[in-house]
Amino acid sequence: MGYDLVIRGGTVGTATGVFKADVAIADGKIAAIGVDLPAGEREVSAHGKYVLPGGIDTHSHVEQVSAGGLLNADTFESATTSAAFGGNTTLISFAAQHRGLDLRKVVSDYSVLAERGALIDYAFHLIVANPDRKTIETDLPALISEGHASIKIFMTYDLMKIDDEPLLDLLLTARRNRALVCVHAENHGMISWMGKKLVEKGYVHPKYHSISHPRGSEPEAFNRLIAAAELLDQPIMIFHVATAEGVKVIRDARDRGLKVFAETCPQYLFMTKEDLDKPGMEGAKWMCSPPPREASDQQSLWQALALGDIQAISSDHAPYRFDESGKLSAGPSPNFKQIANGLPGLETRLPLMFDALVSKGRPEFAGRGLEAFVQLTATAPAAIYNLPGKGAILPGYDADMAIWDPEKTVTITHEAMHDRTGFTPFEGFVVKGWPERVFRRGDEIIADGACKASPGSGRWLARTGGIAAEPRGVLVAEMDPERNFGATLL
Ligand code: DUC
Ligand code: ZN
Ligand code: ZN
Repeated sequence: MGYDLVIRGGTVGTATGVFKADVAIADGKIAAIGVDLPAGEREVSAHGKYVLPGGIDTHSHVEQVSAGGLLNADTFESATTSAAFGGNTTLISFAAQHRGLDLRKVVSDYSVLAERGALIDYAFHLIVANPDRKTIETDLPALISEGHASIKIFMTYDLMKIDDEPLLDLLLTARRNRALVCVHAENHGMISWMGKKLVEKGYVHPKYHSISHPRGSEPEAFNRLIAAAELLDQPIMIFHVATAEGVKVIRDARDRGLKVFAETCPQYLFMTKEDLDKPGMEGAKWMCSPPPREASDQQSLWQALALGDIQAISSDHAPYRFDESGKLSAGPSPNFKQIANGLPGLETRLPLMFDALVSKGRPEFAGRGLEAFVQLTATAPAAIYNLPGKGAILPGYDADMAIWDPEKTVTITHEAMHDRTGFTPFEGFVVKGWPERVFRRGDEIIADGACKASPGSGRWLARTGGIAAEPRGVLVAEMDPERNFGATLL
């Protein structure tokens, strides 16, 4: 068979090893990996470079309307362009149901937007904020069977939060239909109470956002969530872990054998609450939920990544401009409760992680930083969210790859970014290592500093829940008919 393309002489990185090899591509798939492969119709040199799987960013908010009615700044075209420049070839964003909305209509609306604009491959998590009978008993089972095999819920935010009882309904539906449940887990009461008290007393500056999310709000919600998931024997994914106490809850649950997956994001690895303490409103650019914490939390998160307690890194890209369309929508001097939460990050996630893991060689990874980089940003996300053919350089897999120049040093600036946020919280960070060329299903989509893919050329990826979403089959006494006087509840 003739090859369409051979990427020659690079160092190939996988989650389990690093080796010099040529990679041949035919019909958008990886056809062969080896030394001195026959010539392809097209040849690309990767000498002195790394050839790595395209990144998979599994948590990004795109063209999403917030519960408060604020449309975020990116379209599928701008977000996926930015993601591609940052070395990504797949993204999972959200179809966000708000109170009173019909979930099927929501999914169909987001699908239209993505089909029109996305230029890398994509899937959706289904945000459920209106857990009525139709959503839970009819729409979710149908949508999951059609290929949307993950649900996202919030335990906080006034207009989004799911209380304990509907949480159980959702976990049960997910179990019966084999979908993973992803959760923004923070204790709503503590955050709401603290926010009111701080504002009442005049503590309104953006830095108080971090104080208003007491660190105990994270482990409390994790524990409650995990108890509910254990009751129903349902796998869960805890989004954007930020505290050492949260890590400990996850570690303990996993030690007990529960299927609790977790991710964190660069903002929790590279920022602290001090980043919000800037003159005037400037700190609003660093406002996200949960907030960045302390240097000691960063240390715990790195350790959790190295030990496998946290399995993936996402961006939680949530682009709100620093103007009246976004962060300052309530006026030029809002109190922190009136400021949209979220940061851009699709384009910076991989370079920041490459710099830390590969170029600087974080000690927790004991010389295996490149393998860890691939695992945390591509291979594990593909496995957890069941994206067959994605996330690794293997024969038969989609030819989704990026060629990284490990010597290229870049100072991150917002002018160089391709999203529409207009700022980056990583402004001025100097990183070594950059994705120079990006291939999506064999097509070169980033080359010579330009994007070559057309909007709409990204494909929707239908997914089943896969292994991650399979229940363990271990029932607590209350759910086990042999120990609960014969009640069948699952
Ligand atoms: N927090 C969220 O819960 N979602 C989007 C961004 C953020 O900061
Ligand atoms: Zn969240
Ligand atoms: Zn989010």
